[in-house]
Formats: sequence, C-alpha cells, structure tokens
Amino acid sequence: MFQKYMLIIAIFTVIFCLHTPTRAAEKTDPPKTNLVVNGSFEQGIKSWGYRQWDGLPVPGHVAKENAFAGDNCFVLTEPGTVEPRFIRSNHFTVNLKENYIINVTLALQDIPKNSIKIRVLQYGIPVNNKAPVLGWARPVNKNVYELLPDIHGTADWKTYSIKIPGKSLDGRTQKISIFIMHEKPSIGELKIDAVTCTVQSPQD
Ligand SMILES: [Ca+2]
Repeated sequence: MFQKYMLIIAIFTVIFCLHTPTRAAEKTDPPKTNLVVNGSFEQGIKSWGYRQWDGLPVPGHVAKENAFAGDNCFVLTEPGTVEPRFIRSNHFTVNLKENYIINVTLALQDIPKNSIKIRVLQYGIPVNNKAPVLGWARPVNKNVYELLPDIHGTADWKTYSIKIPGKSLDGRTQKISIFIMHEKPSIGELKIDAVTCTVQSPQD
C-alpha cells in the first residue's frame, strides 16, 4: 500500500514538473550566436587553420582531460619547433556598425614570457574568390595589435575577454578571424577552449 502511495506521488510530481515552466528559462535571453565554428574543439581541430596549406602538421593535439567546456580542449605545443605556430578560427562576417566580444579560455603549463599572442586578422571584399588581407585589427590603439597582455608560467583555466568595436576595424572589412599564437611552441603547453565571438549587446 505504501509503495503504491509513493508511486502515485512520484507520477504526480513528474506531471507537475512537466507542466511548470521554469522561470529562469523564461527570463533568460536566448543564447547568443557564436560566430566561431567549433570554438570548443568538440569536433577536434575541424574549421581551424594552422598552415595546413603550407603542408604543416597540426601544432599540438586535442586533449580529453580537464577540458574547460565540453569534452575536448586543444593543446598548442610542438616540441622541437623553433618557429612560431598558431591556430586560427574560421573567417566570419562582421557588421562594422556592431561591436563584438571575443572570449578565449586558456590554461598555461611552463609558458615562456612574451610568447603567447592573440590577434584578429581582417579580410576585405573577395576578388576572384580570394579575400584580400587588410592587416591586424587594432581595437584600442592604432599601434597595438596584440590583444592579450603577456601571460606566462603555469596557470589554471582563465577566460580573457577582448572587445572589438566595429568602428575600430578597417572600413573595408567584411570578415575577421581570430589567431592564437605560441611563438616558442617547443617550450610549454597552451591549452585553449571555449573560443567565442558574439555581437555585443547593451548589457555586456
Ligand atoms: Ca571544449
């Protein structure tokens, strides 16, 4: 009898929950569109560039341990390589009347000073299917294209936020992409996850 009673309570609880809209969901804005494809590396290195067009290998590997978001992160490291390596996101369309916020979450292992850089490259109107490169974005100061203060040593996951006002971009810009560089990839590991670029809204 007791079990039957509990079963009825359980059934009514489920029905009640199914019919009760969650207020948090009602009040929360819909998630913003992330313009970065596969920014969390859940599909491996897909949609990221890394000079494969020059025949170079992936400068690191996808890791499944201790990712910041989801199951995977990317580890930028290449023992034995003295030249800088980078990964860059897909090229995505921007509207110069909007402002954008880029978030990149990084963890560091034995990273040397002045070796990690984040930059944004601008592309113009395609000519013969090839978009001309318009140079690095300089959102704060026309002389500064490094978008991250120097980070080095060993550190746990931290999210870095970068604002890119549309007005700060070259007036001919149609698309941009995000570059994450390790200038001394033979030393230390840079873990990367949850790379996003979203349109800034008034409450940001
Ligand atoms: Ca991830």
